[in-house]
Amino acid sequence: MRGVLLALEGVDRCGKTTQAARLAETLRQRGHTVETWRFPDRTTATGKLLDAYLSRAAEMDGRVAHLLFSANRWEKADQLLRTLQRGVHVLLDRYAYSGVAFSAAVNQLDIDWCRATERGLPAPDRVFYLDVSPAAAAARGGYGGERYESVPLQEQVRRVFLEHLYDAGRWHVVPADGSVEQVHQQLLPLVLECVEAAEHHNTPVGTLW
Ligand code: FDM
Repeated sequence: MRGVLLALEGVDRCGKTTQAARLAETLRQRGHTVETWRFPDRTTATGKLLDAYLSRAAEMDGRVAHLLFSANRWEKADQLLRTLQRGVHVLLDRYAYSGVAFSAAVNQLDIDWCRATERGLPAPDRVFYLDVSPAAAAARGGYGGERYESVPLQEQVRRVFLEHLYDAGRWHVVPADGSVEQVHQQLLPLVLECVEAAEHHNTPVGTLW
């Protein structure tokens, strides 16, 4: 039986990283094997360029940044598929949806052009969009000064996520204004349902889009 591929998405500071860690912990306690993967992966060659771009140490054309974010996923795609084939469930902390939403909203790139570079990547079985208003997210301890960390930009990003990328068959929009525990309790049954369903139907991993 293959592992399931689950993506957590949302604007900055919506709680994705905390929820991914909490879900991994709960799934492990229930006997599942789980890995959490984060994009961008800032440790690879493309990731180092992206880290410099995000921290404003380097300037880059928006299209170049988009292609690097996309390449940063493509360079891990085979490893991701092999991990799933070993029966490991993978929780993604951001994925191609962030790739399209941020590039289209912030750099005003054509959405179809942004989607095209993601076509063919392993498709998550489910996407959990943690929905907080960018103003509430910013109030959670503030932004750290990276590129894109401003409320008006994040408002535009949220609009692209919900108006252009929302896919009723695959997405759950989870209200995420509550406490860590409240959000975890909303996510957990949805995640368990997906993990348990995979034990009965060994469907192959799909591809975007
Ligand atoms: N981001 C992230 C993109 O612009 N494109 C992408 O493909 C991905 C995965 O990078 F501002 C943006 C989103 C966010 C930043 O921040 C990464 P975190 O805190 O490492 O998630």
